[in-house]
Order: sequence, then C-alpha cells, then structure tokens
Amino acid sequence: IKQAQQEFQDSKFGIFIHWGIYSMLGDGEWVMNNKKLNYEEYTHLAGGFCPSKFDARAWVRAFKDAGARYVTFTSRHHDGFSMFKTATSPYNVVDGTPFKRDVVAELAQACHSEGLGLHLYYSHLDWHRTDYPLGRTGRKLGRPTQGQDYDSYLKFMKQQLTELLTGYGKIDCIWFDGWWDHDSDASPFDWRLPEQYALIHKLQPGCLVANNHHQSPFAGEDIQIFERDVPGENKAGLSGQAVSLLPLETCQTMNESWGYDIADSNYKSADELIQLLASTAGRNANLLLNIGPRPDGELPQESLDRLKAIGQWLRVNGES
Ligand code: FUL
Repeated sequence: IKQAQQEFQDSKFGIFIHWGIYSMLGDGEWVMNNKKLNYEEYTHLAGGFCPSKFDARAWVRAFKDAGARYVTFTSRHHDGFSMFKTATSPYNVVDGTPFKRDVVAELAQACHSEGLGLHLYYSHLDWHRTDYPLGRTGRKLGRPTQGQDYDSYLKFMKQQLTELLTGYGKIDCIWFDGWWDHDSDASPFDWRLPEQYALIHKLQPGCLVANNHHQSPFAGEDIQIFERDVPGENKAGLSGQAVSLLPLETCQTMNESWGYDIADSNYKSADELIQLLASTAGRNANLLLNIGPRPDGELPQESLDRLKAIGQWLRVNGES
C-alpha cells in the first residue's frame, strides 16, 4: 500500500465524474432529495437512460490530454442506482436500462488501455434500498422505516465491493461518501467500516481506501479527502479537519454542481482552475476536478474547453 500511496501522492491531478440516472433531470445528483421525489417513482428514470453519445475512450483521452492521471467515477451515488452490472439487484445500468452497457466496465477498459488510474466513488448512504437504516437525509424524504436491516445492507455493500474489485481489473481507490448521513444521531451509528476496509485490502492489496466523511482519517484509510477545500485552508467550513500525514486530495467542481445541472453555467475560468491546481499541488495534495456529463453521455463543451486549457498549461509548466 505504501507504493500505491506514493504513486497517488505523485499524481496530483484527477478527474471526478458524477454521472447517473439523475443526470437526466439536469438538476444535480441530489435532485431526488432536494425535490423530495418519491423513491419508487424515481426508479422509472432508469427505463429512459440511453446515453447514445457515451464514449469512454473519448472521455479518457480528453482527461489524459488535460494531464490528469486518474478518474474517479460514481459507481453508485446516494440515489442507489448502480452504474455497473451487479447480481445484487436489477437496479443497475445493464439490467435496468435500455442502454444495457456496463459503464464501469467500459471506463475501466479505457483507463487501463490509456494508462490512467481508476478510482470508484461508492455511496454508503442509499435513498433507494429499504434495508438501509435511514439517516438524516432519507428521514427527510418521509420514507417508510419498515425493513431496515443493517446486516442485510452491509452484506449487499460487501457483495458489490467484491464485484467491483474482482470484475474490472485494477482499481486504484474506493472513495466512500455518505458517512455523515448519521452524524447527528444521538448514539453513533456503527457503519462497521473496518470490515469493509479489510475486504478491500484483501481483494486488492494496492487499492487505496478513502472516505469523504469530513473528519480526520479513521483507521484503515490510506488517503485523506477534503471537499471544496484546499487542505489547510479550511475555506469551505465543512469540517475544519486537520491535515494528516496521509496523502491528500481535494475535490472541487468546474462550475457549482457535481452532477449535470442544466441551469448552472457558473464555470470557473481556466485561469482560476489552473491556479487551484497549482495551489493544491503547493500543499502537496491532488486536485480531483469534477465534471458532470450530460444525460446523452457527452461532456459539456465548457468542461472540454477547460480541460484543453489546463492541458496546454501543464505541457508548458508541469512536470512530466
Ligand atoms: C458529497 C455528496 O453528497 C455530493 O453529492 C458529492 O458527491 C460530493 C463530492 O460529496 O458528500
């Protein structure tokens, strides 16, 4: 793992992708929660997911030309829809959509052949499954509380993690998110993270474990994540977490949203993004820069333009 940590620390620049059936609504990846959408009605979005322009190789080439060394992809976000084929539930991109293609598999193939690392975002919290013990975000949705069963949910997650770590070749990181769904509970919720972390390290000893819990790192984590915050600056006020000795990464979006938001044209300029990349590298941290692809699978032109400008700058000023 030491070697994987070192390679990670040296990589400095990755691209974050938030893409799922929520992209079709053009209102960010939290739309189900923000708009209080019925969780059963929401599932029918899957029947219309057919991104005719999705081309993993084209995405990965654009990221590589920009100088990125890895891609972090939302294999399953809080809405609970899996962007890979899973035997745990038909609620996935292969079995539940007319598209029928395994997005994680196509991305993995493209990353591996272009020499980019592949990191997988994986949500701990789930607004779809009834066995997930509802936290503060799901309770707000007025979801039924019958059927909650953490043993069953944990088993499901372990099965999915096993699929992700055995079916797609080398995975360089599992990037968890959603721990904070239970952070306001009176008695701390036991996520049993050590079991999940051990499983990951057993299946792929070089796979890094990351968790976007906005706390100082927990045991078993290999890198420390900051959200919209250059480590040490604590501008976002998400946590004010202290900078640890682990390799660091901060994630930020090109505009203001993570998932595709049709109304969000508030993009940072290429110069601002280059400055962010440089100041993040100055803290010896990686920048994980987010793009929300359109529902048809294309990357927004604004994002492509910025990728191009960053690539040009790095070719002149970056280390090879
Ligand atoms: C947060 C999530 O709730 C957002 O949807 C997004 O994925 C961001 C990177 O992390 O915790």
